[in-house]
Amino acid sequence: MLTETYPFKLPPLPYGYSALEPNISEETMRIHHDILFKRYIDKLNLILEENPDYKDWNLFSLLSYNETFAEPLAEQLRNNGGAVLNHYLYFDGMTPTKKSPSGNLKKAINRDFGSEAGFNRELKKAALSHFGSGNVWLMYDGACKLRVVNSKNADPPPFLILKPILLVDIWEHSYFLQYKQKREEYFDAWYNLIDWDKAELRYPCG
Ligand code: MN3
Repeated sequence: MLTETYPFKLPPLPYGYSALEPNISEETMRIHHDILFKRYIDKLNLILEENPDYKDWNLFSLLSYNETFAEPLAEQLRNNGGAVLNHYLYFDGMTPTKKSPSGNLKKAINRDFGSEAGFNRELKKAALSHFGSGNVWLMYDGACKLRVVNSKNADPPPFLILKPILLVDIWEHSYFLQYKQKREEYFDAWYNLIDWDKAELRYPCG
């Protein structure tokens, strides 16, 4: 996604709309992917149509050099470009087939969090204590050390310093329809859906 340029297109789900049930309902997926994610894609394209100088900039450049743009363009690009990146990684990072950590990522989780249960606890704590909308990430630094990171609203993760492995969207739109205010139940359901094979591909260390 980071290497793509205008016109951005809605990436199709890598599984069916009902494939994640009962953890995430078909209705939630249709609204979250087809309406909300698409709205961010459309808005990003519209911003670039109004600012054609940046039409051939890829998403990485639009997000990396954000502070060089004048307002309101900087905020529009940060919000909509960030939402496009975050949603792409969120939907791409889930699978209906139950998986568990393996290989070098499993070793790193044991090294940095003590165990998978320790990792789950730390990620969950970050997700439940996050105030308002945002995303919670597993990322790694230049020394391949794993870190749990919170990002506010639609901000992209700090990807110039850390690289993303997986994330959970904790905006209410990702769970309210199904779980109401119970973010913890949604977190536990989402955790069952992590595509650990893709996560490991995003961690080329070891
Ligand atoms: Mn969302």
